[in-house]
This record gives sequence, structure tokens and C-alpha cells, in this order.
Amino acid sequence: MKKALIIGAAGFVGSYLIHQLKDVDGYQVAVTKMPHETIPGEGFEVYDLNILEKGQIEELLAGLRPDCIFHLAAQSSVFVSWKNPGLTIDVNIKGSVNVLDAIRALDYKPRVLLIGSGEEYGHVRGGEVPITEENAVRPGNIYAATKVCQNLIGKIYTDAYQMEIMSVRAFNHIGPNQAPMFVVADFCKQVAEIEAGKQEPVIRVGNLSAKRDFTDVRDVVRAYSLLMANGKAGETYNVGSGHAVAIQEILDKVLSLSRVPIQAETDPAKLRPVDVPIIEADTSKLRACTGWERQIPLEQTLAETLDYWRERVREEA
Ligand code: A2R
Repeated sequence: MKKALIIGAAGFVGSYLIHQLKDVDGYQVAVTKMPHETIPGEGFEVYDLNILEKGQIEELLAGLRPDCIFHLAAQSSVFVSWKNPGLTIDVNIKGSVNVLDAIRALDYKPRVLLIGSGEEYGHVRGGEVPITEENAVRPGNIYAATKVCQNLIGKIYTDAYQMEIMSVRAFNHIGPNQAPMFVVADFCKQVAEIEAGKQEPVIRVGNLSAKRDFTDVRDVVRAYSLLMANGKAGETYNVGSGHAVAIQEILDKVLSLSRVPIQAETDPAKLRPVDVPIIEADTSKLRACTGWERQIPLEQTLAETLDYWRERVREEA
């Protein structure tokens, strides 16, 4: 049985990737988390790891000797990256170099998937949408800049040390259990709280004109697993739905699922210093390499995410 290691598995994507690898694809799974975090579930090994501590990574890898490594650990919020650029650069660049360097020192070559972001393309120009992997990257925020660096360094390590490293640029992924600093989770949480009478019937929103490419997180982790099995070292693959949707449309769809009437109001605190107007993936390369297709429609994800927040609000009450 092949052994998979997920670094940074306590976050949003981690729980779904654990399920995909362990229960669907039949891997033996080991995961890491930060010491303060917990990961519910069983049937996998759990280790504490801070990727800023290179010695910890070396020790873990020497003991585990995984066949493949999914590197999820990151400061993953664009909003936080404006507030704390130094931390974002430390974790996403220095932390990733620590991971790659510890892997380089092994006496064998595990396969590695680095998780980047559609945000890397940044200021996309007219005629560049849908965006292929060959497009110029013009990052518009600190988070995106760190993921561009991670991608470049991954390619350098692949070429210089003949390592088996692949990168993805994941566009917005959504679903139950996502932190409410991300837009879909934020909208669904607010609607659930309004329905429960915990918030006045006004939903607070940021920039509604931005268009983003949303994919259910379960489809995203299926793509990661397929790329681990079939991807080519040194290559970057877009992972997204291939359809950009305006945040306004997401808001309208979520509000249409509400059980009570709700007004929308702009909250200046939710507006970012720079917003990129449209980001949409060309997923031909992923589909050609793996046969992946999106399986879960946007409406289903939104309905399930809202139900998740209704349940959470009920539990908290
Ligand atoms: O920031 P925390 O305490 O929530 O922990 C996050 C963890 N993490 C770290 N792990 C090891 N060493 C560090 N120095 C370190 N700093 C942060 O990585 C969290 O548990 C995990 C990332 O999970 P999320 O923030 O929920 O990201 P998500 O949505 O699971 O995305 C996975 C990957 C990331 O590379 C994103 O940038 C990309 O997909 O979109």
C-alpha cells in the first residue's frame, strides 16, 4: 500500500484530502498539523509539525519515508496577507523551501504536489481568459506573490535536483467547513445567523463585481490525487471549474436559499486594497493529463455549505 503524507492537514482542504486518499484511493495516510490544532477522524497517523522548523521536517520524513507528499501548509488568506505580509512570506516561501530542501536530502525521490493558487495570475488582461498555465503571472497581492515564488522554486528544485515535483494553481475552492474569512462561507454564515435571529436581516458584503472560478473542494482534492498519480514532474496544472462567476451571482444564489428576506449592504472593512476583476481557469491541461471533470455543481455546494452553517449556528445556540 502506498504511503501518502499531507503537510498542513488541519485546514479546510486537509480533511477532504484525507478522506479522498484514505477512503477512496486506498493510500496509507499520515498527516501533519500545527501543535495547537486538532484533526478529527481515525485511520491515519497524525504528527505535529511547524514548517518553519526544518529539523522537524527532516526528522519526520526520515522516519516515515512517504511515497508521495501533498504540501498544503500555508498562510492561505489574501486578507491576512495584507495585514501580516511578513508571516505570509515566512510560511509560504521559507516554509516551502524548508519542505523541499528536507525532501531533497532524502536518499530516494518521493512525488510531491505543491499547492499554489489561481491568484498567482493576478491582473489578468482582456483576451487572457480563460487563463492557461502559460499565461504571465502578475500577482496583485502578497499571498499571490508568495505562491508565485513557491511555484518558481518548485520548478528550480525539479530541474536542479531531478526531483518529482508538480505544482497546481488552485482556483477558489468552496464547501462545508471553510473558514468564514472566505466569501462563500462568510455569506452562508451570515444568512444562517440572520435566519436564527442572531443578526439583523442585513448581509454585509465586499466587492460584488469581482468574478472568480469556484469549484467544490471535493472535486479539487480528487484532482490533487489524480495529479499525484499522473502528473509530470516540473509541470504546473490549473485546478478550477473553468467558469468565472460574479460574487454578486453567488450572493443572489445564497440569498435565494434563505428562509427570510435579507438586504445587502457594503461593508468597507470587507473591501480589499486591490481586487483583481476576473480570474477563470483553462483546465484543458489537467483534463488531458488525468481525465478529471467537475462533478459537483455550484448550486449543490452552496446549498450544502448553507446547511452546514445552519447546523453550526444551531449547535452554538
Ligand atoms: O494557520 P493555521 O494555524 O490555521 O494552520 C494552517 C497550517 N499552517 C502551518 N502548518 C505548518 N507550519 C506552519 N508554519 C503553518 N502555518 C500555517 O496550514 C492550516 O492548518 C494549514 C492550511 O490550511 P488552510 O489555511 O485552511 O488552507 P486550505 O484552504 O486548507 O488550503 C490548502 C492549500 C494552501 O496552500 C492554500 O494556500 C491553497 O491550498 O489554496
